[in-house]
This record gives sequence, C-alpha cells and structure tokens, in this order.
Amino acid sequence: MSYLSGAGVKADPVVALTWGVLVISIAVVIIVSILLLAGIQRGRSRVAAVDIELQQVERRGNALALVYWGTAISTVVLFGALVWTVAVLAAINAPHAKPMLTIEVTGLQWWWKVRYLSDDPSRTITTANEIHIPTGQPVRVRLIGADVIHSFWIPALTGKTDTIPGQTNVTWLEAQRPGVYRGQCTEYCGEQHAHMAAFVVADTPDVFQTWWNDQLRPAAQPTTAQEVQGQVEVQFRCGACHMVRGTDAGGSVAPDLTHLMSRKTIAAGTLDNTIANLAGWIANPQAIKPGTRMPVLNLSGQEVSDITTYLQLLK
Ligand code: HEC
Ligand SMILES: [Cu+2]
Repeated sequence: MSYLSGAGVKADPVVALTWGVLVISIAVVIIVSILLLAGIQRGRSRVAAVDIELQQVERRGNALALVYWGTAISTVVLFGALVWTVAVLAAINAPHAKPMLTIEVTGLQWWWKVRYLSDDPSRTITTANEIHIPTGQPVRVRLIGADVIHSFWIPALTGKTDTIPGQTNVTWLEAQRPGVYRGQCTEYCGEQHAHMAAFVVADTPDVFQTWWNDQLRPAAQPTTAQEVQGQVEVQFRCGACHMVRGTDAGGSVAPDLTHLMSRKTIAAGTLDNTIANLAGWIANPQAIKPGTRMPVLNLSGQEVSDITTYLQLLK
C-alpha cells in the first residue's frame, strides 16, 4: 500500500505533490545539518585557545544579511508549496466527467459494507470489503459512518475521506489501469482498526459488468445432504446477522455472504479466503480478530464442517 505511486487521474497530482514536498523537506534537513555542522566547526577552532567566559558577542556587518536571505528563501519555497497544494486540491475536487456509477460505502467496526446503487432497484447489490469498479471513468463514493468515525483511504486512487455517523460524505475515485488497490481505515476506530482493510478491484468496463451481473444472482442452492444441512445451520445460526440472498438468512449487520467465495479475503483483509481459514474463522473468530462483532458460536466440529462445505457453494 504505497502512497508514492498513483494509478489514476485523481491520485497522480497528489503523488507528484507528495514527492515534491518530500524532496524539499529532505533538502531542508540536509542544508540545515550542513550549516549547523559548519558553524560548530568554525566556532570550535576560534574559541579553542581563549577562555570561553571572556568571549564577547561579536556582531559582524553581514551577519543580519544571512538572516534576511534565509527568511526570504524559506518564504518563497513555503509559498510555492502552498500554491502547489491549493492547485492540487482544486484539480482533484471534482471529476472531469459526471460519474455514471455511485457506490455507497459504510464504515463499521471493523469492516466495510459496500452497496452498488442503480436507478433500477433490482440491480442494487450489497457486498463487503472488496469494491469493484470499471477502469477509465470516475466513480462516485458516498461514505456513511455506522458506529464511530472511520476514514476511507485508497492511496493509489484517492486521498482520505472520513465516514462520520449522521453525515454523508462524498468522494470519487478513478483507476486508469486494471488492478487491485489496497486501502485501509485511517482514523483510529478501536481495537481492530488495523484489521480494517478495503480493496478496490479495477476491471475493464466489460469485466466489471459481468461481475455485477454475477453478483445479482441469488445464492447457489445446495445439492448434497451435507450442503443442505450446512444451509439449514447457516439460516439458523448466522442468519440474524448475515444475509444469504434467496435463503432465510436475512441479517444486515454483518457482511453479505451471498457471493462470499467471489472475494479474495475475509474479515476485511485479515485472512485469505481459503477453506481452512474460513473454518478457523467460523469456529473461533475472536481468536483471529479479538473484539470483532462476530461472537464465538460454540459450534461442533461437524457443524463447522457442514457450514464450511455449504459456504464453498456461494461463488
Ligand atoms: C452476532 C452477529 C453474527 C453472527 C451470529 C455471525 N456472524 Fe459472521 N460476522 C459478523 C460480523 C460483524 C462480521 C465482520 C467481522 C469483521 O470483519 O470484523 C462477520 C464476518 C463473517 C465472515 C467474513 C465475511 C467477509 O466477507 O469478510 C464470515 C465468512 C462469517 N462471518 C460467517 C459466519 C457464519 C458461517 C456464521 C454462523 C455460523 C456467522 N458468521 C455468525 C457477525 C456475525
Ligand atoms: Cu475504522
């Protein structure tokens, strides 16, 4: 997650500014250090022979001129950085074209709920932590805070915008190239703040549309006896919090699991989405992400196995 390289029209001017200010800051540290060392060196050789207590403060004619020059140069450089910053802020304030797609991202302790809005309500979908966008066009992101203040940050695509309870903030992002861009909650939000990653997956518009259409399908139906049993257990044990569209699991306070297996990670980037990690998470989420809002459900080994087998269907 490097903020020293960008991947879109919004991030590029910010990255250039970051580098500019970084280079100026490093130059200032180097110049000041050299002057300081030189001053120490000169002072030392002059006072070496005499009694320090008898030294007079000596004001030579051109001493103040150095102060004037130093102040002038610093002012010009700082003012230049200010103008550059304001210009970048103005440039990234609004996208060059009206976004065709709006995504609603809600920050919760400690994951991101992601809703795709559409004029056609039957095309609205909900997913978690993994935000798919089409490349080459601006995407509007509406940011909502569900509990405490979080902050949405995808360094390669867009700067930080807070999600604040009771207020909707709007930002936008645009990816030039297909890729996976990692982001992170960047406002301290409690125990598992560090395990609150988000991923933006940018695909060409065709691939993105295919993904969206796939997400619209209801959950796959179980066929084997174990899968049927797993579905029954998920509806019974997990359905109050989690949604599996097309089943009796209809909760909305936890990640939508309808297409769980289409995501690369679980628990907001904490674990890769593998069978073993899923089983471990379901058996004891508190051991993996202490404090997470998913309780330990004291499932038997058989139940964990049935549920994990069923979840594998949810592609
Ligand atoms: C009391 C509510 C609650 C119950 C009951 C619950 N969960 Fe969760 N679950 C959550 C929350 C909240 C998260 C998000 C945790 C996080 O990332 O910090 C979560 C995360 C998950 C994830 C990771 C999803 C993702 O995309 O990151 C899976 C898988 C999961 N739960 C499966 C289950 C299963 C299976 C059951 C039933 C055996 C279950 N949960 C019961 C609240 C619940
Ligand atoms: Cu957070």
